[in-house]
Amino acid sequence: MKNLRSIVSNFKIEGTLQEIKPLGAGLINDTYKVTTQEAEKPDYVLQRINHAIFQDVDMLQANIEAVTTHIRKKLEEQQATDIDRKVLHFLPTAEGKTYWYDGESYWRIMVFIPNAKTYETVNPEFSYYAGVAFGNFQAMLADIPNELGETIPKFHNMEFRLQQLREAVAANPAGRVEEVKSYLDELEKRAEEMCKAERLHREGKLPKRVCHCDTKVNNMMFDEQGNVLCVIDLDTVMPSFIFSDFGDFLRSAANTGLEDDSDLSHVSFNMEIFKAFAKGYLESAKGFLLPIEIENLPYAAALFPYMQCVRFLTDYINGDTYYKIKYPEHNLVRTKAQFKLLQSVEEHIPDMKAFIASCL
Ligand code: GN1
Ligand code: MG
Repeated sequence: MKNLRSIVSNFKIEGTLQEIKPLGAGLINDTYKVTTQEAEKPDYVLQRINHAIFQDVDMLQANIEAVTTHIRKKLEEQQATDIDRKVLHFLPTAEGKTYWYDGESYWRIMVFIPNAKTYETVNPEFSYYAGVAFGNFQAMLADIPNELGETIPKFHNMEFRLQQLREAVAANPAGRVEEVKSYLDELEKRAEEMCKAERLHREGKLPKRVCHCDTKVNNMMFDEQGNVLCVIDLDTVMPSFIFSDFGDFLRSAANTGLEDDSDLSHVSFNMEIFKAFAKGYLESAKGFLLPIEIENLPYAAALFPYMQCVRFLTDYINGDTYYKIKYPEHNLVRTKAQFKLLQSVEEHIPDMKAFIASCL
């Protein structure tokens, strides 16, 4: 770990570096916890930014700085307590940038939030708090003065994701298309309906807003009492449809199985989690949401398992070039699990509509 130590030395950390250990389970960046010797000094999180995916690191860090500065300002205005645990803080290098390029990789360091936890699964109560928190996150960013860039161009654009799938199928670089035919048919059957958001946007009916775009349940930090402290993993904060944040949370939190469950009987959509999250989200977001956004929240719940299914399948067909995998069939197993989740979501659409109507 000598190399990591020398990377840390480019940032102005407080205290004496003690150890550096891998942290978390992200599929994109490499993350480490940096511990300092002194109990009164903070610990840190070191990350190697996946530069193949985030090609414009200046834009990436500028977005994150704009967002964290704006949220900090809002919390100060609200006279919130414990602000350092409620918004991320990135350290500068000697040149005043919030990343360090070592000639090969880009690195950044943020202050570790003490006594906070992330969860891979949540109960309805936590899910309600998460709904309130993501609604607040969007509400706080509704008046951000900066124009944010798309750190991954067309990230949640369903038409684009389908185009990538179709290109992968046409090229068939890993010879895997034949075995996934039935999934391709199922995805194509739903393609037009799933591209509804892009159509509504072109027709001028659906706005883009600043969204988090990776609201997996494990991207939220809770304190010891279960209160939400803050939302982390801000790489994909960018203009998108509010469906991104609503849908992706449910894709992870309301799944009774794992994202990559190999036993499909575990996978289904948990309506109790949906209800709690939708209730919390609407409480904090309904002040700025348009009727067309609210009306389409059940569509959002289906869109994200669908989009993730398309993205995992594309990566499988391409020979696993994007997501980290643990075994050769991993992306196919993920595809199947997301498809099973989608089918379960589809069965619940009428109940979801009824529930949302009851919240208004
Ligand atoms: C990636 O970085 P991580 O693991 O939180 C991905 C998300 C996917 C998710 C699937 C930049 O998120 O879009 O939904 O994996 N992030 C990027 O688990 O592609
Ligand atoms: Mg993450």
